[in-house]
Amino acid sequence: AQSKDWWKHAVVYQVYPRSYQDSNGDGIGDLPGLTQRLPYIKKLGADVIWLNPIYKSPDKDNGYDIADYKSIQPAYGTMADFDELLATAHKLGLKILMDLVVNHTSDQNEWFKESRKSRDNKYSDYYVWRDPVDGHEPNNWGSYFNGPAWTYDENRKQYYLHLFAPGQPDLNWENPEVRETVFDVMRFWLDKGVNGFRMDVINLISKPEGLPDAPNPEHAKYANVEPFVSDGYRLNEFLQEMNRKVLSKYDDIMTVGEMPGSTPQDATEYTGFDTNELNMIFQFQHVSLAGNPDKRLGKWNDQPIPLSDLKNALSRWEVALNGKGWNSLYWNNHDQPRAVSRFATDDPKYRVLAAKMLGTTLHMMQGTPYVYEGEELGMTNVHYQKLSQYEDLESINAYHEYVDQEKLLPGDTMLKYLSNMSRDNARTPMQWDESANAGFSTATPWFDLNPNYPEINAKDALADQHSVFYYYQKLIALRHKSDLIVYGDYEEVAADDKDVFSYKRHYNGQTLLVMSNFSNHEVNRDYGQTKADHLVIGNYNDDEGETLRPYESKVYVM
Ligand code: TEU
Ligand code: CA
Repeated sequence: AQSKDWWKHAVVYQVYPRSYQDSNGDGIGDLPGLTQRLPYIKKLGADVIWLNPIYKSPDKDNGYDIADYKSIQPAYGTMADFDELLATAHKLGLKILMDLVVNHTSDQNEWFKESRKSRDNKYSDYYVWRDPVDGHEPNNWGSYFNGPAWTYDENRKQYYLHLFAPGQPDLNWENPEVRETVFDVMRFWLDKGVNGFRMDVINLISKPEGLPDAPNPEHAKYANVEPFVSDGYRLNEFLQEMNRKVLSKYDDIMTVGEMPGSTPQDATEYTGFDTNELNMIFQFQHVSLAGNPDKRLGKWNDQPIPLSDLKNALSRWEVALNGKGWNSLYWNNHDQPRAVSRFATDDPKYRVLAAKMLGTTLHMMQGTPYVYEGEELGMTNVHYQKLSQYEDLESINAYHEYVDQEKLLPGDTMLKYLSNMSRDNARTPMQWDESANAGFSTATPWFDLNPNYPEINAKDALADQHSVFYYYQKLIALRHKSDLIVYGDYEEVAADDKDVFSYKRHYNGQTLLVMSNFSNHEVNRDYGQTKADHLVIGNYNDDEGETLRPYESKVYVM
């Protein structure tokens, strides 16, 4: 067995399977393709792979609408392919986390098909059904994907709740049978040897009693439910029951809960060392910043992010959980735009420096780092120009509602917002080499590649000792051998500095000093580092002491 807190020393690599590697020439990434690429992930130094959902699904939300929890999406392969993937990963010393999506299912799930048939069958109360109120939805809740969070069903003459798309009906966690069914699904995968779960929007599963109207200060057509529904009154109870009945029965597993809207205080409960809930959570503060709050429409904006806001968001979580819980550390995932474009620059002059600077800034913090496929190459946003280029329902729905239906802003403005924020930026196929389709597939890919794959791909990175890949490999290797990086506390340095993000970590009498220049101009900063101190890692090939060149990042042990 591993040390009890092995997951504090680990680095997780996130794979979006449909965009990683196609092995059978249908243009869709699949499990045999991923299995072929495991040595690449191992070479990077990651310990764990988080797989986005690979279960049978109608793909209304790219797999986040599950029709059968104990199956594999045929396009990705068979259960035998999964068993091969898992066995190969374990042979290489890699662990696999599955994506547990149990706030909702697909409307094609057998449970929902039964539930909508009548009000008195085994599945009738597996979902959240309510009678119409004055002939319309039972309350004012809006969906994350625009429109109401309720859809009327002719069979039952009732509305059902869906915080996301109508094809994603919310499970009724108040029903103990629903909880037991979820626990059974978890045991199925854990018994196969899966090493844990990423839990999709797990802080939304406990809804407010009586499902009352949500506050709607923006006077939107439907209320934004996240502040009102997230971190509900029974969430700790449900997570403790899950831990008691399932998680605690398995050695060496790891859990991370996706918690949009959670606060650091909430997180000390969810990730506390003695609360027996989860190991860590994905919080959203640093990925919800958008400068001027009234120049945005929900998440949609094209504002630069003030460094002071970014530093405050990250430092707040580092300080709050130190000694009380555990952070995940991420810049990217399948829902977020590419970090180098969003938080720094993808200008070819600085892109590699900036990608390495972001890597340093995040990987030297306290918490478990997550590397999203392609981040280790410094992959960038696509800079979409036309609505027809988008595939993601979140982006397309938002455009039609805000521009066509509610006429809240002109189409060209919304296209700029989409280009900056769309999840599609993260879902273009992995860029393996400069050959046709970037080596991702021999067929036309399910989704267009980022046109810059001839300049940004794994083959070139592996041939260049100064690539982002080898820099990330060094960052990961540093963490694996340093208790200072893993366990050190966190103290921000010069929080009001507009250009430089600096912080210190302290452990057993040693101090780590991390300095990252987020600007494209040279600055000088003396925080007591001297040449005598040991430069642990830096993204320039030499060290000019107090001088920080454009996007320069460096780490000293003092
Ligand atoms: O995401 C939940 C979530 O909060 C995202 O919708 C995010 O807030 C939004 O995209 C803005 O960043 C999870 C999954 O990661 C996402 O892919 C799914 O679409 C969603 O849940 C529903 O399952
Ligand atoms: Ca395929």
